[in-house]
Amino acid sequence: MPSEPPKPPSRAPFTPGRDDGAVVAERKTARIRPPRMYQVVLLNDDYTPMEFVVMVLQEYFKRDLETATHIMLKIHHEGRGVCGVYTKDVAATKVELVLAAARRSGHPLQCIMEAA
Ligand code: TYC
Repeated sequence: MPSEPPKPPSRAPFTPGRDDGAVVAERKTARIRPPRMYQVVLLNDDYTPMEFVVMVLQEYFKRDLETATHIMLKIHHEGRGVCGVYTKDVAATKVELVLAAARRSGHPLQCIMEAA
């Protein structure tokens, strides 16, 4: 005699207000949100050499020579320019590194971060 396929475990029919043993997972935590981003901005001044700013953009913001020169000239003409957009910790570290390099070289270059 052929054996019957196994039956799923039986459960009492659903009755509103009665515990039928069903388990419902509730989501308690919020969905993951993308991190807040911060732009690192260089400010113009009258003393920092253009070549130094271009070097900073290449070295710390990984820009190629053409892009770095373009951003530097924008800062020179408009007073400020965005070097890159990063998470908070990365942006803060870049600001520190740029300021340290500028001070080491005796330049007054200013670098700030702001919420993007
Ligand atoms: N204005 C500077 C000069 O004429 C060049 C400069 C560009 C300085 C960008 C700072 O963030 C800066 N030498």
